[in-house]
Amino acid sequence: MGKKNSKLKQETIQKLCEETYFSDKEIKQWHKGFLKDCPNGLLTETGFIKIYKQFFPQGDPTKFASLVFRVFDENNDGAIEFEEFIRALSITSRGNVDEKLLWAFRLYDVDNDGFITREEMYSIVDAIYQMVGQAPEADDENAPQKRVDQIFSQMDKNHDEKLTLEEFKEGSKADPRIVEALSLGDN
Ligand SMILES: [Ca+2]
Ligand SMILES: [Ca+2]
Ligand SMILES: [Ca+2]
Repeated sequence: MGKKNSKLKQETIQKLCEETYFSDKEIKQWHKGFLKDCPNGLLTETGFIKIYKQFFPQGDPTKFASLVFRVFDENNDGAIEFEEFIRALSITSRGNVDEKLLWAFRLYDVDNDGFITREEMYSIVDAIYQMVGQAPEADDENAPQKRVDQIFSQMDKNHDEKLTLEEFKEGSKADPRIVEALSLGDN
């Protein structure tokens, strides 16, 4: 099975040890598990969604998983390679606050233009509610649109209707709930 990817080269392990917070032993272990789920060494979007579905059986994590998938898939080739997987896992599980916030920014900045718009933020908030299967009513203070308006009024310091990485970092440090949502990526 998957000759090309079935064994990690020593130099790859070395590199990943430097790039991540994992030891070489942990990396080998994760790799074994990764190959069990993806024998050819590639995690597709469909496979990724399937994993999320195991963890969120009450909701529909399809949208959220797709949004997270594009952050994992650094080289944008439609599949998550082991190296991409382990780098993302390292940040979401062991990264420091700044690393996590940069990762979260990339998640929220759906079109990758360096700014988070209201629509993009709404998309993520809505996807999280769909995933956990408890969408609040529109008049509830936690309704997605209200959440987004609230976050924007806190974070968008210069009122230009978009968030820069700087505004996002500042605002997230003041409202840890945004970062908490991230830990959903841990599994
Ligand atoms: Ca990729
Ligand atoms: Ca954007
Ligand atoms: Ca702004």
